[in-house]
Amino acid sequence: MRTIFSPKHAGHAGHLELISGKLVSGFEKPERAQFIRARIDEVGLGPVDEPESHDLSHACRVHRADFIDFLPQVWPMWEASGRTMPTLPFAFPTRGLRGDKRPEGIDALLGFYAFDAGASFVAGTWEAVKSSYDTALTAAALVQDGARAAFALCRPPGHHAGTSFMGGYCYINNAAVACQWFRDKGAARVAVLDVDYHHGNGTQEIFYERSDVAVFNLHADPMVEFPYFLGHAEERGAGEGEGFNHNYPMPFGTGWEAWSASLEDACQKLAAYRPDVVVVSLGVDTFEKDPISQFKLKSEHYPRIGARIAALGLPSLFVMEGGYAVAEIGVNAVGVLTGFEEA
Ligand code: Q9C
Ligand code: ZN
Repeated sequence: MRTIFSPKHAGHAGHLELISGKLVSGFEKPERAQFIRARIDEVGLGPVDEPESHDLSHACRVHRADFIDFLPQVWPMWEASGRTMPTLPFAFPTRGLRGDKRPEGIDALLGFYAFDAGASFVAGTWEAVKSSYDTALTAAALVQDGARAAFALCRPPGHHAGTSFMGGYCYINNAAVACQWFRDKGAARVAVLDVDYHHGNGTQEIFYERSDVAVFNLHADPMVEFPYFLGHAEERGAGEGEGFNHNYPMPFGTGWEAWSASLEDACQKLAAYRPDVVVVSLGVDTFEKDPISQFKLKSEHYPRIGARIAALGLPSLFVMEGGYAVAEIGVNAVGVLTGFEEA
């Protein structure tokens, strides 16, 4: 399997995160991608190539144009306002406030286009976000051109980013962009299988009223876990999309037996949907040693996830999302891919 990967991800470093009342350096750090990159060579997964640049029109197919226009302006506006420390939004247009009236000034706009404080910018963030987007599209093209599968080693991740907001370490929703790109290239139906520990709220929101992209999401129960405000089992889609969104919330402590039962149910429904291609939002923060998560999967389980996905017999695009046990993230993420290839 070919991997697409850009060294430009490394510029997104030294950004901040608010955890337990403290500002700390982000869990979503460059070492994550470097460990995965190293593991690809260690196991001989296949060639690794840099992405080709794509214009942002593909992003605007799933995101609002004013949001996509804003992202490259963040750092220049921040610097122009006399600041060079990492950005962090702090005021959000929640219930009772105006989410429809775009304010002026970088402090207001950071909150206007975010749902949490989890999408901090440093000088190199936009270039990394753009390279992550290019990575997803370049890998999607390999699948479109006939590859059985490809791996988009995206960083930063994307599945928490919605139509007009960033958050949860995510800026552009790489998997959603790829889904829409497959549709625009002629796929009749596309399925998303999101196995990240956290609910992919952005992906759900983007496709919620559509039947041409079905979304299957396995994750920790949002009653007790981030992103808290979306991802319940009763969210089944709306309008045209009614019945095409499937959530599998699971309790803290979930291990392979219960998790794989959800995967099996999702895969059976996904197969019945008969998509032309499946986009896997590949998070490995379900791992027992993940520092911010509460599931109990072991390294030996990740190849079995890949094997089950392979059994779908569909062209498959793997898009990297979360996973924060830095030392094991390469073994686990690449484990899914070798499990897929060996099945
Ligand atoms: N107590 C992804 O995995 N908050 N995003 C963590 C820990 C944010 C995760 C708080 C988690 C975002 C792509
Ligand atoms: Zn996650």
